[in-house]
Amino acid sequence: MEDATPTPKIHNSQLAETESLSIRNTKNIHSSSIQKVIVTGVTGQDGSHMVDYLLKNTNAMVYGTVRRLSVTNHININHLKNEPRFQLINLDLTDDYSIRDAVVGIKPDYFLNFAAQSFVDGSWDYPIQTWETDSTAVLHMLESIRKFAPSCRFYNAGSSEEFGDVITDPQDETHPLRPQSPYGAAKASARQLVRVYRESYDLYAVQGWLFNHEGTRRGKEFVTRKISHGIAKIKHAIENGDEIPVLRLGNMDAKRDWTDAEDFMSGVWLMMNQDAPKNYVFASGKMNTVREFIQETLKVANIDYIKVGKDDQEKFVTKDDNDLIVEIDPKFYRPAEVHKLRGDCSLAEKELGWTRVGDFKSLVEKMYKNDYDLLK
Ligand code: NDP
Ligand code: GDR
Repeated sequence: MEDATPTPKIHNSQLAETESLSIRNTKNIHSSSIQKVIVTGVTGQDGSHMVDYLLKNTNAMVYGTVRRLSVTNHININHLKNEPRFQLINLDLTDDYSIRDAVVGIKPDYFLNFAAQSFVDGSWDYPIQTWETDSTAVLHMLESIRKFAPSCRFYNAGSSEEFGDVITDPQDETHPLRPQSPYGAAKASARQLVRVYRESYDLYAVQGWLFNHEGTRRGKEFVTRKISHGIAKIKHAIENGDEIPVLRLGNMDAKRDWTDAEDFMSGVWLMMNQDAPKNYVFASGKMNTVREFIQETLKVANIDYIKVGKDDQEKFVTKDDNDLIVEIDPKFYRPAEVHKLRGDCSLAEKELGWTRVGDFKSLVEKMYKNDYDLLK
């Protein structure tokens, strides 16, 4: 059965955009001692950063997984077109055969799962799909690894959303799982599956708790990128004398622990290369409100503003002309909110020697400047 399973192939439509990414070298790689790493979700923020990290810091052959979409979205991996140690393979989280084919065909040394329905708000709109992609798919990965590549080390992307309705501040590895959304519940369930497989079959299987991490590759529906992109558009409109595109947001009181996504990749890789598998929290240990993210971005953009109104009526207007720039739109409120999250990453610092470079201000500046330049 194992031999009959073909190496997963890249879909032709994807080859059209990334012609240099073929599978022709796979045989040589199998017979060599080069390590093979499958990274899922490489079109997204973390998967693409992880590939960059591995190509820079290891000699591994990296297989990035993509799913078929009507319109390709390779913006985060286009820079890897001519990279000989990177190949794309097909894998859809909702197709267990595609997961099995990847494991059987590649026989990876590491399987890093970053693919998911990652938008918390969307998990109320698509709870079943969220469960299938964020929990059931993880079970299929564990089963395939157990059966066909038991020495493969497995990482699943866990989340601070698993802590949800928090009872201590900050949260460390001992905090109970109290998810507040279908997304958080699916990730918490995946965590239990990872633990069960680790303990039952002696697999090196872990799931970090990563707190919010952001950057220039962040999707525009997440609040930080929505703000950096929205305020960059406002800045251009002000400079050009155009009508101001008002930025509309939900709960500005929500507090999050935001880190630069690139800083987390070394932490994940350290976690994957210990003597024994263990789960860690990765965070900045600092917490800011959504409102503070807006204010810091306006500061970087050099837009003078006045904040007026309260609660649902809270607004930001320009100081000079009283033009509306930011307001609340209740449609962005969630059925249940996680009001605050702050991680305690001292265990990862102590045991893994993990450190981070960026901070809140440098993150805001980097994201705003990137969006301002992109819109030029
Ligand atoms: P993104 O939304 O940027 O990326 C998600 C990736 O998953 C994309 O490549 C997406 O592909 C892929 N994907 C979604 N559905 C499927 C499917 N059915 N089959 C195959 N691939 C699929 O997320 P992030 O990079 O921000 O997050 C990475 C992981 O880390 C996720 O699991 C997320 O839940 C988790 N996480 C993220 C945190 C953060 O702050 N960023 C914090 C804690 C956890 P496509 O482009 O085709 O949609
Ligand atoms: P989150 O990120 O839910 O923490 O999940 P998101 O940026 O979507 O929301 C953060 C907070 O901002 C509030 N908010 C808004 N959010 C969005 N998206 N849009 C708005 O207009 C808006 N206004 C206010 C939200 O209510 C929330 O409190 C992210 C994802 O990357 C998950 O995959 C990951 O697991 C967690 O971080 C940790």
